[in-house]
Amino acid sequence: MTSGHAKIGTLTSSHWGTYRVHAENGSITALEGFERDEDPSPIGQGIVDVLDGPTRIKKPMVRRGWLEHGPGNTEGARGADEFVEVSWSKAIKLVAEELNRVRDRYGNRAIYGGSYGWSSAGRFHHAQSQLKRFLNSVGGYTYSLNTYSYAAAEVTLPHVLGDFYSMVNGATSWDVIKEHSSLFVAFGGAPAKNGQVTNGGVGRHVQKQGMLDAASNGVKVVNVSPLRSDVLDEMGADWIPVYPGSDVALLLGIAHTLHTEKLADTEFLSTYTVGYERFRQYFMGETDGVVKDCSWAELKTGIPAARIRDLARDMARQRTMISVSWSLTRQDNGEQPYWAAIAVASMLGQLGLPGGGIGFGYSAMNAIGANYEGIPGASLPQGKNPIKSFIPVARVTDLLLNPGKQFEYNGMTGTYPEIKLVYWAGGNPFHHHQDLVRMRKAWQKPDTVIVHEWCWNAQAKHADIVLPAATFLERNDIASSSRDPFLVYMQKAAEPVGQSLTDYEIFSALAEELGAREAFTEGRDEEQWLQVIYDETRQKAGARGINLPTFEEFKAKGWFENEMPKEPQVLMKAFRENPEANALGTPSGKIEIFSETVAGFGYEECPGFPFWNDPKEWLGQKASEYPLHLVSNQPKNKLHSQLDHGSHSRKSKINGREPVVIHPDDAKARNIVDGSLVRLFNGRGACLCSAVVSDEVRPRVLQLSTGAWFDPPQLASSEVSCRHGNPNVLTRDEGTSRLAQGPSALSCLVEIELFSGEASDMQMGAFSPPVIRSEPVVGS
Ligand SMILES: Nc1nc2c(c(=O)[nH]1)N[C@H]1C(S)=C(S)[C@@H](COP(=O)(O)OP(=O)(O)OC[C@H]3O[C@@H](n4cnc5c(=O)[nH]c(N)nc54)[C@H](O)[C@@H]3O)O[C@H]1N2
Ligand SMILES: Nc1nc2c(c(=O)[nH]1)N[C@H]1C(S)=C(S)[C@@H](COP(=O)(O)OP(=O)(O)OC[C@H]3O[C@@H](n4cnc5c(=O)[nH]c(N)nc54)[C@H](O)[C@@H]3O)O[C@H]1N2
Ligand SMILES: [Mo]
Repeated sequence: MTSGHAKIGTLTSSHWGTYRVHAENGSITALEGFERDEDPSPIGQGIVDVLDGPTRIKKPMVRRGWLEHGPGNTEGARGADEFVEVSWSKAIKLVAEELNRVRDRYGNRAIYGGSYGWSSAGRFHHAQSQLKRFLNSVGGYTYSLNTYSYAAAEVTLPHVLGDFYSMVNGATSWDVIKEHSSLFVAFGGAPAKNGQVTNGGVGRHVQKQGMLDAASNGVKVVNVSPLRSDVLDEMGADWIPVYPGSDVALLLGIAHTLHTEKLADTEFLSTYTVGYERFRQYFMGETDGVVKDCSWAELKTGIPAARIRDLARDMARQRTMISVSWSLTRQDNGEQPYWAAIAVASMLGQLGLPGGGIGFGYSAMNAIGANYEGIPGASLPQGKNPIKSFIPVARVTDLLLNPGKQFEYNGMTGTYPEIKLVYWAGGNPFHHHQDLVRMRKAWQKPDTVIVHEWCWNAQAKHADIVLPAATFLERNDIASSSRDPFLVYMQKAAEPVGQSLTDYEIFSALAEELGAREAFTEGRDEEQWLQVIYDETRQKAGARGINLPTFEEFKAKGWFENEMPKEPQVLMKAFRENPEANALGTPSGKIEIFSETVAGFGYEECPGFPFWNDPKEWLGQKASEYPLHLVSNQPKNKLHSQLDHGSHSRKSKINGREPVVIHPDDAKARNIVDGSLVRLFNGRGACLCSAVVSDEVRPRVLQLSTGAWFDPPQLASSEVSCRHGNPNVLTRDEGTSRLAQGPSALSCLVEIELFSGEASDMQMGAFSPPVIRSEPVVGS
């Protein structure tokens, strides 16, 4: 695989794969797939042309208004102002003084360090851990709980199955499915595009081949999704094009059929579950007078009753694996789909059998469905946070807007503190958060926003102080993930561009200024920390019978691959074999189809068993000004917003803007053709996109991937909030329910039209840096 290159490149790893890095005269020229990876991802190459250039942040930067007037009172200038280059010593001094001012006057809880985001692979230079360790060494911060990926499930599954992470990571592997399953019913599909990544690094991509092998061995696939392309064409799936957000109704129709046709496994239900009777009374209409049969489900899902009934019968008569994609959790009442799917899987009685039962998000990452034994890798210790105030992560705008207000979460009541300083490293809320127009306003409220970034994305542009971070190619690190069998030594391939420093170097300098250097660094440099992290990993691995080489040997070879597990993974096998000895972590030790605990919280939208609420926005509603459902899913050509400015992602744009996929019927009704410049809008915002007309989406659904860099017009406009196509100017910023308060981006109605304004007024600025001035020589 190295032909064409004189030398074998140094090794590196990323969330999207492991690569050999080729450099000439100190500049990186190519990233080539790792020789052990048969299916490397093209995402990696996207970084080569943007490591240097106008989008790279090369020096510390301070927003001009902040530099001139000090903290506070932005008057909307955050995100619109010019920047001034300053020296590192000045930048460090400014940040340290501001941290001191806020700590002294308001206390550490006025610092928001929840800083969500993926940053880069590598255990030591993990930006989130670096930031948290630093803030803990200077008194702590208001933190965040859960993720944007699947918050609703992180909170719900512990109540229902006793744990979340072991259930997700423990998915029955494709090699078992291939041998034992007859039917694979995929809610939200099994999108191969997502199998390119795993958080913490991918050694070898196995997801796509695993799926293809299963299909060619005769496993029948049903794709329950608004998008046909959510399952590989080669798998020949049957497509059930549900209304987005209606899976719970479909599952209730299935449950009703299984029960009334006596297809439910009553022995399994009584041995392994509690609370089935409460659920049965509900779907039979005994509690609310509404029978949730297939005719009822037809109205809610847009799928004919007979099709739902056939599916239920098919599932009951053969070995069936149910997959529920993570996207199902990121919607209004996102707590319910997993619960409903677990209840149906329990009725089928195949949980714990090879090829039967349930899996949470096949192909959401390379790991989910792979057969592997993760290595228990050590990470950078974050220290202790003495501050007890927190938010559910997706409530960040509420936090900034509503100090003192109470919120409910998983049976608790919390209060939003008043935030004066926001510190972010390794995440991009102008990518990940919903209702960006609202967030952008809230973002003006804190006195100061500090960001570490390497490129001029919207996150950097909306900060007061931007500290330029080195990338993963410009430092040494160790990549490891509990979801991957590889450990990779990430060897520095080039010097950091400009004056950029690693996050560790930046925080070390700040800690020094604040008198906390020893607490933060423990006297160690990068090399010494890597040694410590490696030694701990080696010890932990050893305790599990995995023999890692010495650090020197590991560095010399560059990688280590763990052996395959002795027995292929079958989810809940031990529980099925012996439910007493291997009881689940729920109060009853069994699967809780009804949870007393959740019922005890008294949330009527979430009464303690799988429950249908009409979503706030969905195609089943009577009438709406905005008749189309927007599916904002993960992008194929990048990870979130990362490398959107790079060559690989830019190839997928049309006339520079993000493509939106629209069904031919909906396009025709609006005179939209392939390549049309279109405007998507609703009551929250509007964005421009380029149209792609295709029947790969069901009618009345638009698909617009996440990740296009947020690009507000220079002059505020009510017509267009983003010129580039970031769907989060349209999405809802409301919690899934009081149980998890997760993000609900996927419950979103919009309208689309040909853009009637002047395209020349809407030229993109997403990939242009802000106006930058050199530091004034005298004063500032
Ligand atoms: N509408 C809608 N919105 C969504 C989703 C959706 O499905 N629909 N999905 C959600 C999900 S699942 C997620 S996980 C989130 C993802 O949201 P994020 O994780 O915030 O997205 P990323 O673009 O990966 O942001 C990582 C940032 O870290 C920076 N970075 C990389 N390496 C380093 C480093 O070493 N140091 C520093 N300081 N910075 C670094 C990158 O440049 C980038 O800006 O988005 C969520 N948002
Ligand atoms: N290439 C690439 N891979 C990634 C990522 C990335 O940014 N790029 N992000 C990673 C991250 S952080 C995460 S959390 C995972 C996310 O993994 P997922 O949540 O599985 O990813 P999505 O692509 O958002 O959603 C999968 C599909 O669900 C369908 N869907 C949406 N709403 C509904 C619904 O209500 N019902 C049904 N039945 N289907 C629906 C959509 O058609 C969509 O294509 O992906 C990971 N993998
Ligand atoms: Mo995610």
